[in-house]
Amino acid sequence: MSNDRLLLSRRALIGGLASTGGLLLAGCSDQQPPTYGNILRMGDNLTYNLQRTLLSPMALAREFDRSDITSMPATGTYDPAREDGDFYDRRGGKDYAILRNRGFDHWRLQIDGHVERPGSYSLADLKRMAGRTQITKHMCEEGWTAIAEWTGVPLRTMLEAVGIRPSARFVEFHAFDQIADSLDMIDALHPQTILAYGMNGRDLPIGHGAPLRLRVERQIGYKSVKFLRRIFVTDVFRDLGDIRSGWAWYNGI
Ligand SMILES: Nc1nc2c(c(=O)[nH]1)N[C@H]1C(S)=C(S)[C@@H](COP(=O)(O)O)O[C@H]1N2
Ligand SMILES: [Mo]
Repeated sequence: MSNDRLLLSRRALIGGLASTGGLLLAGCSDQQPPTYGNILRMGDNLTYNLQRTLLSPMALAREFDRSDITSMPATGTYDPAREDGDFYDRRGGKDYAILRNRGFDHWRLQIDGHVERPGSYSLADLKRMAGRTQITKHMCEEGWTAIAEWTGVPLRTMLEAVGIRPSARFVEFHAFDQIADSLDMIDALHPQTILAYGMNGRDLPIGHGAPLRLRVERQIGYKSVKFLRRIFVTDVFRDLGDIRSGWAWYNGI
């Protein structure tokens, strides 16, 4: 690399770090996940602030070799169309059944909120974008782990395509069941945070979130929302369920 290019890339790096630092400080001041007056919940904010301060924002989770891949159970919702599922959503379940019966040809991922170019993307659109494949360890809050290979579009690439506005603070993920969750911009822009359409070299199976799921490799299993239908970029924190139901919004591993 010539000196000029080195200087340029170092500047770009410093610019990148400075803006991440801004996000970091913003995260520490007014935008904290709510504690609902529960003293134990204060631990969530402690963990969040500590991890955000101590860990490099872009540090990668460990990646494995193909030979490390294990079997993986499909847990939580394994088919959003099933009325007896724990997180069954009537409207989402019906929509999902129709889309699945047509091989997800008519499925679209909607992206809107604080973005310049809201839009919707087909699976073919996503597969045309520059992708990433990673072999990572999934850790479920119930105590089991599994290693699998995931292929998809980095969320960062997607957010660059739609152009996030400076007001953007959180990215929400909405599914065909009742599950929804959100990430701050540090995890949203992390290189291993991907919208996965492939698992172990094949299309994502229904049980694991077809046609598209989130992979968040530095947080616990429930943050990797399956069966995505909509991504919504916001300027405010909303509790979409995990805190209300007793789980931490930020659960770093
Ligand atoms: N939409 C949706 N996403 C979800 C869940 C769910 O029930 N519904 N379960 C979560 C939990 S607790 C885990 S451990 C993983 C499980 O992913 P898997 O079914 O591919 O093993 O998905 C997460 N994402
Ligand atoms: Mo889980």
